[in-house]
Amino acid sequence: MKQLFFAFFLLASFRLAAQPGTTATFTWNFDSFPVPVGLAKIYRDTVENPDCIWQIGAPQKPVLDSARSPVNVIITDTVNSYPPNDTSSFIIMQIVDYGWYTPAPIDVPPHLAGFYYVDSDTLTDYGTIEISADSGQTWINVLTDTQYNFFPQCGNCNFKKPVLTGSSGAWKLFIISFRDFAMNNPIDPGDTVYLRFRFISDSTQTNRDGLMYDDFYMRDVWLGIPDPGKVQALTLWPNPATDLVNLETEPGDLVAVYRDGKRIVTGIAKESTTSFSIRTWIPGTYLIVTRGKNGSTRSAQLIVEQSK
Ligand SMILES: [Ca+2]
Ligand SMILES: [Ca+2]
Repeated sequence: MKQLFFAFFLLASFRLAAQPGTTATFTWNFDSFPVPVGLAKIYRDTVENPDCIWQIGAPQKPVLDSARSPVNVIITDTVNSYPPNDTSSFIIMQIVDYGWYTPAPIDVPPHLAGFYYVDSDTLTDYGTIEISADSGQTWINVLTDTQYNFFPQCGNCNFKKPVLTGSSGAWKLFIISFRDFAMNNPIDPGDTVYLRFRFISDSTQTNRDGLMYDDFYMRDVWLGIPDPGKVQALTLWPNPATDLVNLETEPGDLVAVYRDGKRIVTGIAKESTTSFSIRTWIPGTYLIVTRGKNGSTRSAQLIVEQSK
């Protein structure tokens, strides 16, 4: 039975409400298996532990007995209690197609939300949630970290730190902010972020159910249209243009092009001058926005004319 389940373990995300210009979201309810769109993958870490106990399926244990969204969850074994001396992980590998715009508002940052239900020996057996921006070379435990503010407090903030040990007694919500993390680890469009969910047990076997998750939700936030009064002028030429346009950039700058308030092109500058063809663009007025690694934003209007 286990083997059969894992044959289907490679899942794809699907987007619920991608809004052009600012955000992209995805959810996992572990029930729908939509056509892959390449945004994210989830997999058991069998390098760390060949007998990784995480499974996707319907929970059938004394305490962990039902999904939040029927019928499946991701759980430390759908049937058996977790074994002693075990460390098992699953990893979400997400390609952040909109990037994580670091000066995002504190109450609307890039974030991960989800629901958990735990039944374990208090403190001695527990879950962790870690993040890596360097393909898994270094991990930061968001539950114990003191460097980045993963659970900021503010008037409109609703971030919730999960307690992944003991008895939660019910499904509980957690919400993690990636705003401060992204300020120190720039996540540009196309970068991949790894999230690792671990469960660790000590040597005492007490036949508890373990940990399960359901209904993950993640949101990217990218560079929106800036307030014209707060940005510097971007140098571009020629303007009006019919063929090629040149932008003054820094290598690594994010570049976005808007028309009628919608972002139509994004990219990352490789040189100190970025050139691109506008030959196929509809004549009209476009807004070009760049953001540097230090967060500085520049913008300019570009008028595209019909080529003669
Ligand atoms: Ca579900
Ligand atoms: Ca134990």
